[in-house]
Parts: sequence; C-alpha cells; structure tokens
Amino acid sequence: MPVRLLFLTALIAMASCRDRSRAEPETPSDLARAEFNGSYPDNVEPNGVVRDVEIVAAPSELPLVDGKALQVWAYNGQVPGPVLRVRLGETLRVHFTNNLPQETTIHWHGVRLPNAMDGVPGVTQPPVPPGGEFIYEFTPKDAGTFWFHPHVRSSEQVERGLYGVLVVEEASPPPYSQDLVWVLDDWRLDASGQIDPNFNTRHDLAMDGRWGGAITINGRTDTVLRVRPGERIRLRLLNSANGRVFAPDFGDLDAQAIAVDGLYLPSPVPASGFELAPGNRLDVDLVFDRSSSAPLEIWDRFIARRPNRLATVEIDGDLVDTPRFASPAHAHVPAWSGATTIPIEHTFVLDAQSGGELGIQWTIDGVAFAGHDHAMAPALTLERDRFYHLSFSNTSPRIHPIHLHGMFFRLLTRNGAPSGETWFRDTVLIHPREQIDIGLVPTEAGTWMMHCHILEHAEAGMMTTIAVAP
Ligand SMILES: [Cu+2]
Repeated sequence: MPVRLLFLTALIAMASCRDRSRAEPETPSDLARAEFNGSYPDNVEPNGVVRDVEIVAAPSELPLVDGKALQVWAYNGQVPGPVLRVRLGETLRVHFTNNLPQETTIHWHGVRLPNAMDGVPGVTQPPVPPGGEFIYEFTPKDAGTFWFHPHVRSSEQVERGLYGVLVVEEASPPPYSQDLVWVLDDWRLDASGQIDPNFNTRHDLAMDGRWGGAITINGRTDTVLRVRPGERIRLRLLNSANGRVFAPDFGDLDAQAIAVDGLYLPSPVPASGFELAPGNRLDVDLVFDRSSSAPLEIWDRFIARRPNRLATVEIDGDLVDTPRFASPAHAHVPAWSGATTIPIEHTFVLDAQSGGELGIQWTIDGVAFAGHDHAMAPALTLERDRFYHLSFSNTSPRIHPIHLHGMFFRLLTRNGAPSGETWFRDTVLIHPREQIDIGLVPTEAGTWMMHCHILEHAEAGMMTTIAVAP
C-alpha cells in the first residue's frame, strides 16, 4: 500500500514535471531529478507513539569471542548493544548517559534525521563528557536496518565494543519465520586475551585499518544458525569492523539480497559475494526448503586465499509451511541511465601524505580533517532537491569505504563502466586506484559528514563535511 502510494506520488510528480516542460525544455538534470521522485518520502508524519529508551555507555566484562571474559566498552552492558526496534511513524527518544572515561556521542548511521541529532561532535553537538547525558530524538523516515556508534575516537570506541543496530520496521512487516540481526566484527587480542590497547598503529594507519584475527557474529566465534525446514528468514547483516571487509558466501543456500544500507532493492539479487565494507548493511532473504544432513556453512571469502567460516547452519525439527509472499524488494530506484552525461559537480580526490600527530594523514582533496575542535569549511555545498553527479578518485593503493551522512546515493560507474547496481547506498567501497561516480538528490538540510569508514583512516584525517542548503 505505501509503495503504491509512492508510485502514485512519483507519477503525479512526473506528470507535473511534464506540464512544466511545455513551458521550458527539461535539462538532463531535471529529468534525473524527476526520475528520483518516489524513491523515499520527504517526511513521515509522527504517529504519536514515542519509544523511550535508555542507553548507557560504560566499561563492562562479557563472555565474548570464544566465551572467555573480555573487557569491553558496551551499550547497556551488551556487545553488540541492544537492537532497537521501532515501527515507521514512531518517534525514538534515547536518553543517553556516558559512563566512559572519554567523551563520546552516538551517531545514527544511515538514518535521515534532523542534523542536530546526527551525533557529530563540533558539527552537530558538543561531545558528551564522562558522566554527561544527551537526548537523541527523531522519527525515522525510512524502514530498514541501521546502526549506531560513537563519532568520537571511533577507531578505539567502536573497536572496544560500542555499536548497536536500529531496525525500523514498516507498518506491516513481511511475515518472515524469523527476523535476525547479525553483527559481523573482528577483534585483535593481545597475549593476555584482551583487546590489544595499541590503537591507531602506524601499520593500521598506513594500510587498511585494524584487522583482528578473531572474527565474530554478535560477539561470538561459534555461531550456529538454527532453523526448521521450510522456514524463511530475514537476516540483517551489519559490518561493524574498523577495517575488515566481508564477502559472505552462502554456498548452496537460497540467499537473496533484498536491502542494502537499509533500503530495499527494486528486485532481489544473489546475496553471495556482496562486498560488505565497514558500515554497510545487507538484508538477506533465506529460504530453507529442505532438511539436510550435509554440513551447511556460511563463509567470508573477501580474501579468497584465506576464507573464514562465519557460521554453521543446522536445519532440524518439524517441517513448517514456508511463508509465501512477494519479496519486499520492490522499491523505486531511479535508473539514472543518462546521469553520467550530466557534468560532474565535484571530484573528490582520496590520497595520503605524511605529517600530522599520527605521522600519516589521509586526505580528501589534499586536506586532512583537522579534528572536531577546529572549524572547517564544507568541502562542498549542495542544494536540496537537486540532482548531483559526484565523482571520487582514489589515487592511493588502499581501500576506502566512503560514507555520507544524511543522504543516500546510487553508484553509477566504477572506472567509467556501469556499476550494475540497482540500489541506493550510504557507504561504498572504493578499491585501490579506482574512480567511481555516484548520483544523489540531497533531501536533508544541514552539515553532514563524509568520511572513510575505515576508522583509522578517518582518525588520520579522511573526513570532511558537505553542506546541504535548506
Ligand atoms: Cu580509507
């Protein structure tokens, strides 16, 4: 029903655009803007339901990785933090308390929300000091899988365990047998089995961030996915690692990707092989239509020579009727096939140089982010509701998953060739020496961060802001 409404809105909007075109010829940019209509709503009317949640960030000790006691920093004493679930239209009000020995904030990754709620110190709010409090309140505009984490010293705070998932459900969620959240992470432990306290090492800064040897799902290395034959489950994957990229391989399982970075695809695509970079989410529709005695496993094959087993699958118990419903992946996403002919508004150059407190600086357009205490001019100012063609040129030999706050974009090309992607993202992995082009229509006014989600790269300067004029 809401989707039909969206299409209707799109048709009306396109029709009114055509009316206008009788007076003046449409530019390719106008056409791209019109194609965008109906992609996602301008606004969601709050339905009056307020979900009050308390979140406390504090040191904690938990049986993680292989089950030994691990000293972590945690939201509400859990790693991952609590899964917050709200329905579209509901308002989330988070009463946050910082009981860490450092200042912190909470950033709501992927959520289109008022700029003041985005959790970026020095840009959208002052940092929350130890013992301090802050109230985050917003009504999500999009259903999907999102997450939250600190935006202060993230290479340390996220690595120590501060992250959680926010699930925004549509008014009537599709009737999956199970709706599961899997947070993928890795841990670098020292000889005593605790989190290696050497953050931002020279090696991690210069290479692809901090990669740990212990790979976990929801904090554990021994994950078993238990299902009954016939079940159809929705598996929401998040990569919360500092630097590691995952490429899940579901083997013989029937696994279709239905959403990326929260938003539905126009139609499902095979889930195996998707490059799940730090910050990315992938919602997978899994149908278990048989019982099986053969071992079923889910692997990470990002580094093909050294694959990692993520989980085993056990199909057991009585056969259940498979929920039959059309895949929810039927969003409107603009094709933007003519968008690459529109002049590029700006090309961001991603590179490194020596210097700064850490000895190496990662730069955007030759500039390293000077820290949240220093006022910096936005790298780019955009207008709301206009189509933009942007480009990123990675002149470095490292990978950079670039994340934009406050907006979604579509990957148009990689090295000039069509990306083949039919979906929106908020984070895209840029490979070494690669050039990518994206298309976007900013919908939220404010000053939004754009940064590399390899947290060591961000810490060493690969962050900037984009201003969206009201
Ligand atoms: Cu990077």
